[in-house]
Amino acid sequence: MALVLTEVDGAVGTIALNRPEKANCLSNEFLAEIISAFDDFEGRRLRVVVLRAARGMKVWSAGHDISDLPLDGSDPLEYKIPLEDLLRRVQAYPGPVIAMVGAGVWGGACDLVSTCDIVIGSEGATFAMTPAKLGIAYNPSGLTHFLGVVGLHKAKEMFFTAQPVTAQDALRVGLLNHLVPADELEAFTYGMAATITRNSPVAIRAIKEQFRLLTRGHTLAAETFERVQSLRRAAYQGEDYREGLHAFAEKRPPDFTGW
Ligand code: YXS
Repeated sequence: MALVLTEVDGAVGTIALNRPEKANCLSNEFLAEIISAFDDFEGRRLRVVVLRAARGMKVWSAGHDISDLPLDGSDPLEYKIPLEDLLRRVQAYPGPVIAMVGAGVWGGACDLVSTCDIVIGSEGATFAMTPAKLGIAYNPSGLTHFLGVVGLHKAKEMFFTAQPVTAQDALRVGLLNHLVPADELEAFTYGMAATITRNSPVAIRAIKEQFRLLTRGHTLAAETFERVQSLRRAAYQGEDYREGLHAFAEKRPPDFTGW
């Protein structure tokens, strides 16, 4: 069964995540197929991309496939992992990427949705940032995404609690552009996509890239970068991270002992 389902209607392309048996969690193979879909759509000059879960999915995406996370002491969220490649691919796509969300979004998938240009949800949409559940200290580019979308206090609450944010709360803090009834979600999303296709793709491409450049976060002094890397390395090479992954695999709550 194809992990990624694609549809094209005029200048609008749709990428649907289709891994129901694993709650749409994003394996490296799955991520590579999503990136390929973006490459294909860019080659076809599709002006808007809608990113969604396949119809009938109980979960939009359960985030990164935990079984693909390394336990060899390497950084689980380094620059060149497929998830980070996909986040950059979304930002580099020359037209708007609209996330259409009607169910739960977890971990790296929540970063993916927050990286999209516009997010439209229905009541079932929830958003959880879960690295702390696994002992992962996340990474500066991911934290920058959230600071730019929801602000510092909400971003801290999301990362510290790892609890889902409701659709209403997501709308209030700016993670959702629109919250619409489930039976109107598709019509609303594709109506906005159609509106965008009637505007200049050259202007939109330039505006999107300027937004990316203007919101890339701060330049880091060498000492700051080294401290960031030291903090993150202590986490992903520490016992909490191992405990987090083993607890998930054994379907039990983690017992973190680090400090
Ligand atoms: O036991 P089987 O083989 O049926 O498989 C189950 C789950 O183990 C599997 N599954 C996953 N496998 C790998 N990685 C995942 N992230 C993952 N999530 C789920 O899919 C099968 C169905 O899951 P199940 O039975 O739990 O479904 P459910 O409907 O009862 O619950 C759906 C969820 C999403 C509430 C639940 O699956 C869940 O809490 N999943 C983990 C969500 C999460 O913590 N994701 C973060 C992944 S790590 C990540 O994204 C970044 C690295 S970070 O953490 O830094 O953000």
